[in-house]
Amino acid sequence: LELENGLRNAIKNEEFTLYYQPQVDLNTNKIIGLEALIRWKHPKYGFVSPAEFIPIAEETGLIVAIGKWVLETACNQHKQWEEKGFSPMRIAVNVSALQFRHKDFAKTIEQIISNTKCRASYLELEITESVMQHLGETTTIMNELKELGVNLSIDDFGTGYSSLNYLRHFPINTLKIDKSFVDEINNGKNGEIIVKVIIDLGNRLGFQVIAEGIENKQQAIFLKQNNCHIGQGDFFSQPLPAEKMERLFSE
Ligand code: G
Ligand code: G
Ligand code: MN
Ligand code: NA
Repeated sequence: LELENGLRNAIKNEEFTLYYQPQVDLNTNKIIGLEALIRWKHPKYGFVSPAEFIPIAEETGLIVAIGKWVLETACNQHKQWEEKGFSPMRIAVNVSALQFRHKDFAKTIEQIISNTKCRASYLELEITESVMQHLGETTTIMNELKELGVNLSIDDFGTGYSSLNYLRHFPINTLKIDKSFVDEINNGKNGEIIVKVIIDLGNRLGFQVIAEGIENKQQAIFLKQNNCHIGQGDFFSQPLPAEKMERLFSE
């Protein structure tokens, strides 16, 4: 309950910040995109993990306002980096199921793009398979978003209520292979087969495939050799605050 009350005032009290984690081209090692990740510094408890507070934000409905703050902040940051002369790249933002299905989500996105002047094609919305349970409604919202020119990605692919059927129906750009599968690379278990099959499935359906949670070189090499072209994880860089990200751009 204390966290819940804290969350209610966290935007106003400026306790949230965004960190950014690079997405790297596995062939050239160049940064081709970023994922924005929210961080909450609680006045009493210090950093509270989003894994802990996002579920509370969803239960209370606060996720709608918090999610909007995240989108605005990410798009503003993107514009600022462009104005500072850094070459613009895609920015991925996590969207919770409740936020996605909240009335007028596409309109909110349209407003944010218009206010921040961040081009829609640079924005990628990461949604999880939990959104996919309502086929008709989800298709409608996704089509509205595609009209605006934003990209859509399936986060934590393979861990949720998967139905491969939705891959044929939804206007998706990207599949993100969940860390739990990447963890299995080179440990001699069947996880490797799953990784290969997801990469192959994504490539054949014409999606971009991103592997997340890469923690060592062996994993990066395995992924590259099996035709996964983009990777993300602590092996390349942990999520960083904007200032530190700028330093990385400059290198
Ligand atoms: O960054 P970290 O590994 O602590 O994130 C934990 C979880 O919180 C992940 O599932 C991640 O997707 C989620 N998360 C991080 N930032 C956001 C955000 O801005 N919005 C939503 N909905 N989820 C987020
Ligand atoms: O659910 P989602 O995929 O959005 O969660 C991404 C989260 O995973 C990020 O917030 C980040 O903190 C965490 N993460 C990213 N790369 C690594 C990694 O290499 N190792 C670990 N343990 N966590 C990671
Ligand atoms: Mn994500
Ligand atoms: Na994920």
